Amino acid sequence: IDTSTSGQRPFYITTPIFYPNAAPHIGHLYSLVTADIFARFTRISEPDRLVHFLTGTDEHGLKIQKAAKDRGIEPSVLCDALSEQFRRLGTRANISNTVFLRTTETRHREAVEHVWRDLAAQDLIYKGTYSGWYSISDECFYTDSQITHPPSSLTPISIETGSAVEWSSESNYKFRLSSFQERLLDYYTANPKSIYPPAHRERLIQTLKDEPLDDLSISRPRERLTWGIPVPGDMSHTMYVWFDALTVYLTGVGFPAERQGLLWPPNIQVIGKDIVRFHALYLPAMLLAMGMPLSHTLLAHAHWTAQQRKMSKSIGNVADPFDAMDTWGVDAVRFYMARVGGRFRDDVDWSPEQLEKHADEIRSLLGNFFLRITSKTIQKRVASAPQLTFIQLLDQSLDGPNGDVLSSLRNLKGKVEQCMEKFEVGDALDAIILVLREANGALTHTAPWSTQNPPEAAQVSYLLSLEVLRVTGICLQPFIPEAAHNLLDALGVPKAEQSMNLAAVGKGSIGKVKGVKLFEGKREIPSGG
Ligand code: ME8
Repeated sequence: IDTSTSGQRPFYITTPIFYPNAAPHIGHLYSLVTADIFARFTRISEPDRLVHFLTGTDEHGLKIQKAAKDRGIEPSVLCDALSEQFRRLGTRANISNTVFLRTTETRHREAVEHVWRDLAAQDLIYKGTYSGWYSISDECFYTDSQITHPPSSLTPISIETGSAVEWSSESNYKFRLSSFQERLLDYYTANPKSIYPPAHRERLIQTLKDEPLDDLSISRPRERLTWGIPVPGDMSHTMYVWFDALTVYLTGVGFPAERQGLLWPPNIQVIGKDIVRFHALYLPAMLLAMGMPLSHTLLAHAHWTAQQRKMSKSIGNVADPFDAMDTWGVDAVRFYMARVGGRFRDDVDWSPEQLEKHADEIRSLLGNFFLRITSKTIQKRVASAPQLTFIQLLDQSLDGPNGDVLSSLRNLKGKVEQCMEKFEVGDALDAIILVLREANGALTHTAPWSTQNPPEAAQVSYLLSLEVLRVTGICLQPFIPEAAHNLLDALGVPKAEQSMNLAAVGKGSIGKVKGVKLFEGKREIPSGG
């Protein structure tokens, strides 16, 4: 990992590291796309910042041990094969991560051992016994209040996940999580931006006020768990997978060698809402113990469901992200995820029909619009009008639909920046779509291809539409990178002029325009020209 920042201010963003116990699904792609949108947005809005973007696979623990055993193979063989699929998912989906880390790598083991020793040296780790309701598939213990015993089930189950639990007792190492209660409460109370959406933070504060935190069991007897990092100095215990996994964010910046590393802490950690507790309590407690700063923001997104149930590898109701991208194209899938999942609050049901609808929307509003405006008919009419630049056009006052488009376009940059600052990806995208919709409407209304209208009017529509495409093209890069790149390229917008500060009306330049197809897959059919 290159952790040198060569003087640039870093921006560190992470996704969860995924369990390679089964093939990746839509939910995993969603976390990747969400993080990628922020990584790409940061690159274009603050081009001099160094974006460090981590993802990877979480390869130890009972879940993997069990999955390998069920298949009759070694855990390492399973992890090699499936980790590769997660890596491929990132590449296929155009995810711009700079690190892909596997927790079976030596550098990670060293980081985890370092953390363990540091906490042990401070007497924050002790040996105790643990009893509770254990779920193998969730890899955690539940308390009495977290389980239920439905008449239809042979065993009690976890209320939250529905997975089977059994009563078990064992000796293991514990981390004094309880001693961090006050500090965690103070921290979350004082930092409104620490968790997004805000409801998660409010709930967490309430929990910290109401319930005493138990110490956290951080090892498993070796008889039960062999696939993991041994506890330093006690080979009869293996580290609990979450202790191991949460440290990955540190490994990702070169810890412990770069202990005061310039890249730490993460600016944004994208996680699913199912793992808030781990990232909002356990990791911060470990960091506080080591005197390290906490992440700026945990962005906890909701879940994709299939027929209203959480998509999950254990239930088997998963949609294949590779299939989806092959069918509709990478950008269409990314667009759909950001548009319907970009508010992060409510679960969303995966729907091929909705995906198709949104794919058609962006193809039509952007791809089709571009083909309409670059059609031969319009080009010819524009050429016959007196030559005018967009800047000269701005001196005239535009009225009617064109005037409306121009005023929305002028507000777009600020609106997108404001939304992204507030983590409102869905709203940012809505604002862009709204401008495109207005511009499409105005184009239809002013009909520049029609010989009924003077060529001067065609000229105005043409220049305005190109500016709409340039500005929205810049803004769309984080969401649909390939189509946006194709568009900016086709408009002759130089690389150096593709950053957000040039998304202001009249600020950037347009070169020689060439008509091209913006989206992979399905054909765009030009109309109205
Ligand atoms: O929890 N909808 O790994 P994981 C949306 N290894 N997002 C989903 C989802 C769904 N249906 N299912 C999964 C783990 N995700 C641990 C994390 S981090 C130090 C260790 C997303 O493979 C969501 O972000 O079970 C979830 O948090 C993540 O995938 C990891 O899922």
